[in-house]
Amino acid sequence: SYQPTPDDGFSFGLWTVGWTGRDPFGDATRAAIDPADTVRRLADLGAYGVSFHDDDLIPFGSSDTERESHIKRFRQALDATGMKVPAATTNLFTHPVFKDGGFTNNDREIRRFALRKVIRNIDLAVELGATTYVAWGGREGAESGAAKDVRVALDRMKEAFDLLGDYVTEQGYDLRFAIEPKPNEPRGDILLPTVGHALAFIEKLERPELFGVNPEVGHEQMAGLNFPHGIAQALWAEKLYHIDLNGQHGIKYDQDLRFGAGDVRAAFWLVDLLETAGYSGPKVFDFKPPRTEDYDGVWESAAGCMRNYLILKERAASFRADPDVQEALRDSRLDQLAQPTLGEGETLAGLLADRTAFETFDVDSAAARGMAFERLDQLAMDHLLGAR
Ligand code: GLT
Ligand code: MN
Ligand code: MN
Ligand code: MN
Repeated sequence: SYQPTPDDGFSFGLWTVGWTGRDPFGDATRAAIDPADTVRRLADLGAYGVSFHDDDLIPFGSSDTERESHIKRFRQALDATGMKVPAATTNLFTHPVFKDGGFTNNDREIRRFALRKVIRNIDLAVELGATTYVAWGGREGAESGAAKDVRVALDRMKEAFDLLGDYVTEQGYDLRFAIEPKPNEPRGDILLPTVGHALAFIEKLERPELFGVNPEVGHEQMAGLNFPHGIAQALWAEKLYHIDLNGQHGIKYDQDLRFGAGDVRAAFWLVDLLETAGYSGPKVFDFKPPRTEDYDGVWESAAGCMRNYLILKERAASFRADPDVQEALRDSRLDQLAQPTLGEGETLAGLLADRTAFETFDVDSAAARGMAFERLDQLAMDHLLGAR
């Protein structure tokens, strides 16, 4: 059946089902819910865990005693349900002080405040058992050219992440960071806009081993990119530390639909990839139940995220197990792709000496060989649509 259990490892951000529906054009359509209730409802639905921003749990500006009581209520709900906190993050985007960002704000005092806010929540995240810390720099960016010196801003971004790497190392925390790319929204252009930009940035950090990526389905699709390809490269780089699952219809505003809505073919290939690659990091649904929904619709939407993942997991497994598919994969020469281009023990000199590789190579007959990808893809469609 498609009933999730904690073994499936599904998590939700508190801010997802907790989104009250406020958008740039309209007010909230739902009342706020208590994070402790969210924990209980998600546990009932079969989730494994929750993640949170500091401000989701502890409203910005709370006193120390208020802070403690919010944490206590949350912890009690976790203990009562067995729900885990695989990951946490910092809100560096809602309060007006962050209107020009946190780590790359032009205002030095605000950058220092941002770092302190992150460090304070890292301590809490570790106390609650998190081993991944997400960093989405939604306000790190610009709307106009001279407003941000991007090369200098990247120096400040590096400085911030290097300090955070020092902090968790000095504290002896078992915590790694997952940088979440997004091309735009809420800023006109956001720094580290895609998985590729983030992967390249990480290699410039002082402790790159502590940093990976947190790609979100819709964010790459907003940039017109192939999400499963981005995930494959992150896996190849051993940098897929976290993933935000949701749905998006192509290049438009960030829709944050429930997982499986939007580009269902990309969702199929994504689940196929995560499952065959043995991805074991947090699988977090980062969606927004549409503001048309009341709370019945919110929980329906949350359950749908998990159900769609499990349906696609079953469809992908049936695709991989089908003997016709295995034959089609061979016809498409996927087995050859897995073979090194040089023979075993062969060197560059061997390739250069091999007259069959060039001088006598029959280019025309090689060019005439079909790749048989259409049959392979139709088999995938058949499995995805339940026709096989
Ligand atoms: C915000 C954003 C998400 C990020 C969250 C983590 S907050 O909702 O749109 O994509 O993952 O900061
Ligand atoms: Mn996200
Ligand atoms: Mn999004
Ligand atoms: Mn989002």
